[in-house]
Amino acid sequence: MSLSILTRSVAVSALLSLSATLALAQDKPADHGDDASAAYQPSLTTLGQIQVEIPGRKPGDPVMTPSEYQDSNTIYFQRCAGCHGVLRKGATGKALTTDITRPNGFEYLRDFITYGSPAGMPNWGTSGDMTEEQVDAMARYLLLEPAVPPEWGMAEMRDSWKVIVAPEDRPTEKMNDIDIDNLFSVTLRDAGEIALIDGASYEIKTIIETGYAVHISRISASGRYLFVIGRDAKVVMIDLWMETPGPVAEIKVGSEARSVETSKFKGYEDKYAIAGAYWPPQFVIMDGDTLEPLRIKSTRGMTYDEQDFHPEPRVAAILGSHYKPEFLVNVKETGKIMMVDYSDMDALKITEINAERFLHDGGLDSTQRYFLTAANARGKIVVIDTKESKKVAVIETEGETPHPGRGANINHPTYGPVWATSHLGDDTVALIGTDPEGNPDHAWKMVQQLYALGGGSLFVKSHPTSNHLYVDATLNPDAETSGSVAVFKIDELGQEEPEYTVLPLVEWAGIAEGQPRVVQGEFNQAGNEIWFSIWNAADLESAIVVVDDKTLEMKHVIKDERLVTPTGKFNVFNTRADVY
Ligand code: DHE
Repeated sequence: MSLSILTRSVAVSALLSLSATLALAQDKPADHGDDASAAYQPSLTTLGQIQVEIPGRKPGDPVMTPSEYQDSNTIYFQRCAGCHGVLRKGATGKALTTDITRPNGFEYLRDFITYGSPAGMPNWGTSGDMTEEQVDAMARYLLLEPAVPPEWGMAEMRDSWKVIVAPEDRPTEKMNDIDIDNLFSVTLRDAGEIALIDGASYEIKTIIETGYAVHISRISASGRYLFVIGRDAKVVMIDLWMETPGPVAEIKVGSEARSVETSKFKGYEDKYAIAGAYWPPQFVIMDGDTLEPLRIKSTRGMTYDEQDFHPEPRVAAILGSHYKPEFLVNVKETGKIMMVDYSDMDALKITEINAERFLHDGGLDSTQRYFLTAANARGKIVVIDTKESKKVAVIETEGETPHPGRGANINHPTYGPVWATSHLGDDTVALIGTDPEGNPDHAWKMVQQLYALGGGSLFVKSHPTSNHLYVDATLNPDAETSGSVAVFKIDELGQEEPEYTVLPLVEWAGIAEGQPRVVQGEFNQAGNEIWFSIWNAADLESAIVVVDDKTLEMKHVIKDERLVTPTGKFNVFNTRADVY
């Protein structure tokens, strides 16, 4: 295995081809714009499967059969709703409500969908992605009122809620010999499952069925319970103390969701879980033992800046504070962070912070006091002081579309503690000072910009014991680039143009078929090895490559036919203790 040393990569995000996007995941739609960030728009596939009726007809409405309307609705949710909104009122994309589509008329819409536009609308027709009939039906669909998907309130939640093993029937002590704190929960995206893999032996301990297109795992403060959420908004709660860890409760909190978290403040460990939905726009606080839904809160409301009503602001990242009995809830389209005080569930107190629109993901600084979160379509990082419940800064990252995951905390030789994010739209990595006491001049400023492999990066990672900062380039169109990671040496970051090492992980995994992509590094508990997913199409071989953090050499490759589309990995200790 060879390591190559490169200086600044010149391959800044090139165009992402349609085929590259399709290789990512089977249910991912064709890319909408022409770069990696455009390709990373939500696909609301679960909502698209809901059976809908044609809304009340008005004079002059185009004619559509119910099945044409249903098919167009499915296409709309898969390909368009992520940008244009469930109700077509616009999000990062333009509004497509009938007051706008009707004056333009059928021919205009049909041609627009067929040929696209230089402003980013793809040529769905001439590219062959939609047939002539589909385009025709889609143009008629857009002239009709949108079908409003159903709400999902307490009745629906309770109907979907199942306690599989009641708390009194669960073990009173750990019944297995698994080193739980060094266990990894691995998302098997297209299989709708997670794999629990032992951090020392690399053995798959068990595979557990979860929600559709399963997304992330989070772990209760004690480390006993694992919570997994699928895109269909199904939350599965897994007891890691059972002889073979398995589900003890489940619930569906909406029709589309991406985030789940648990209460971590002292005295409230394992007490509550929370899940946020894209549709309906809401979050729900649940009992931490059973997932019983306790409080549902809608996020509909005014945008933070123009203070116009937004009917469907999605819940993006949620974080459990270590400083207060609070959850921090990112409300995407209105640009607000809700700090939800759960100490009195009968009198939920919410501090609503004006942040920035299009909030997405983020994580804590190394002291766990500050939450740094990306408003990715606005190119900014918002910093919240979780101790004072205050916004302390909004920082431009000077890159295109920051996407930190939870970010990476490192101790910079010049600037002290800094937090890092990479970008979807270019090869830059922004380092932000996070130490207002020790390094006040650099706190909440972008102190350095690094240049990594290329655009299309999704995640950065480091560990308190590591001298390395790892940067992936998952969505880069170039196979060699998306199949590698860049590694910076932290003690060399003081140099004028720090070099990075390239680890060709796909090559190391020895996978020849498909265009597997390297995604999301995750350290083991000790911080001496980092695992990367080699994410291939569902019918092709995938793997996990384990890298020795000291030598940057390959330590092990986990291959197993059950490892279908592995993506996120969540080490129990690092996730519950917010070590990253
Ligand atoms: Fe994610 C985190 C939303 C696509 C892998 N993703 C998140 C979070 C949100 C989000 C809001 C933060 C959750 C939190 O912290 O509470 N993700 C979305 C989308 O809307 C998007 C862009 C499109 C969609 O239709 O879902 C999307 N995400 C993906 C993928 O395609 C990825 C790469 C592969 C997969 O498994 O689906 C992916 N997202 C992840 C991972 C995390 C994540 C691994 C957690 C990172 C972490 O370190 O915490």
